[in-house]
Amino acid sequence: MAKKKFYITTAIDYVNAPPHIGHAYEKVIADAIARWHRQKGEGVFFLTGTDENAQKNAKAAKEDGIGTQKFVNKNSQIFKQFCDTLKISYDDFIRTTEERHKKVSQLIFKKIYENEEIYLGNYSGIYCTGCEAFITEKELVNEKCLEHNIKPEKINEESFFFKLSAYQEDILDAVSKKSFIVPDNRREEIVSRVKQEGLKDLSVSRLNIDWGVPVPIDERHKIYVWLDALVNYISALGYPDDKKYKKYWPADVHVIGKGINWFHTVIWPALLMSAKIKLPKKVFVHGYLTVNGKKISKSLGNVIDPIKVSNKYGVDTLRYFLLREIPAQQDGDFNEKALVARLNGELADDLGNLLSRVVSMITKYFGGKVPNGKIDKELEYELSAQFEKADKFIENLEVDKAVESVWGFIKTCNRYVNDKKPWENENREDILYNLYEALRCIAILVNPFIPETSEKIAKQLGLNKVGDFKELKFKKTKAIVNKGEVLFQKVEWKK
Ligand code: ME8
Repeated sequence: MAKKKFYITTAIDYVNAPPHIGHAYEKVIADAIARWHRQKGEGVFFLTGTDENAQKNAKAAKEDGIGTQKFVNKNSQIFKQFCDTLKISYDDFIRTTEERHKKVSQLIFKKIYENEEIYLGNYSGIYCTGCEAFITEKELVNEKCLEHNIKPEKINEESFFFKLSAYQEDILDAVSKKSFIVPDNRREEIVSRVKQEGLKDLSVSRLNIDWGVPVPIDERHKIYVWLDALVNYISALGYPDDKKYKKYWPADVHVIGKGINWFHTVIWPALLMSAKIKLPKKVFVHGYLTVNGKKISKSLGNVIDPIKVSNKYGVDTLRYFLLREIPAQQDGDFNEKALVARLNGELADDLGNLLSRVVSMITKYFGGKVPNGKIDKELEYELSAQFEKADKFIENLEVDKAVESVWGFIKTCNRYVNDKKPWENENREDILYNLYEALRCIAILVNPFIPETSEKIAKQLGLNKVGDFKELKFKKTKAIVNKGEVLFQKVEWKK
């Protein structure tokens, strides 16, 4: 039987500044979901990349004193390395300055134009380069954009417009479907905004700017960067003819932050409808990370570099913290003290100690050879119960709760050691056999969240590879354990 396909994407990041902890959160969450589906045996395609044709990139390049193309080349590389450091298992990394992307971006513009849903007009209003969006006076506080704290520019120029207003009813139908926008509060925001404000035609080109993708029918204009950027989700698959496009589109889930919900759930679907392309199945809108309760911002000087955190505490500690601490449906806070508490408790004590105790006892009592015991049905049942719970949570995109369920099983195993006391119990053979099998399954279950640690566990258990979810049952594994280094060193919290 053909494998079930699963296509997951993240937002593509602007490269005007280095990646921050909010970018890390989004990539790690999408990565955990992608890895979980791979462990289920599905044909996963995971896309991420960089959004390079924006005015804000050109502005930052100017400040940096180098040409824009050089600047985006350099910074896109930094984002790619950042993904690699965080063990983001992307299948493709799209850059919107690549030819393969630009030609699809132009093709979509042309298709909609030929459908007579793009027309030439005049735009008069304000544009925020922070949002890369035409905003309204209503969205300003003290004449500044609330989200980016900058004054927008005034624009009065010829522009191409997309007939977004023609899609009012179709978009309302699409966004009203319960499964399309997750979680509910994000769907409700969009539904009421569509109802209250209604959809107005959207300016989709900028005149006389020198950075961006030329409008195919009039090269004096550049394609509006959001139209261009959204197209990455199909250009990376080789729209319209590539077999990858035919296999993976529509996307199963776009993972994005709450600030760009409207672009993904209103503008993107309307563009797709106009170009006669199927809509994505789901948009998962995550909350924002704050730092010690404050919004991340350069002017507050509280931008946290995820690479520094990863170098200091280890990549899996950072991944674990982001996945476990931040509720999927809300905003969450990054603070180092909470990270250290989870490192010392759930990682070092619960997981690290469990492995260390079991491997030591198998070494001491059985010379390292996994004993041949009788399956403890209750423990095996607990494993499948927690796995099923975690799987449902991932299906609902509640990754924090999925992690909690997996740790529920780890805690059960710790209680098992303490209650059964294999060091003084004559049934030690059975007990350590069951704990070995439990740990083999734990390596599989934690793999989507903390992949490096999962491999370290498998290695200490004397296994060549971690295995997938099909192997989540107790069996008769023949192996010799190797006691290795502790999985997580505890850290004393210092401010
Ligand atoms: O919006 N916490 O790029 P971007 C969590 N290029 N997530 C955050 C965040 C925070 N504090 N700040 C930003 C763009 N994000 C566009 C996307 S997609 C076709 C184009 C999220 O670099 C943000 O919501 O500003 C977005 O999902 C992603 O990080 C990239 O943000």
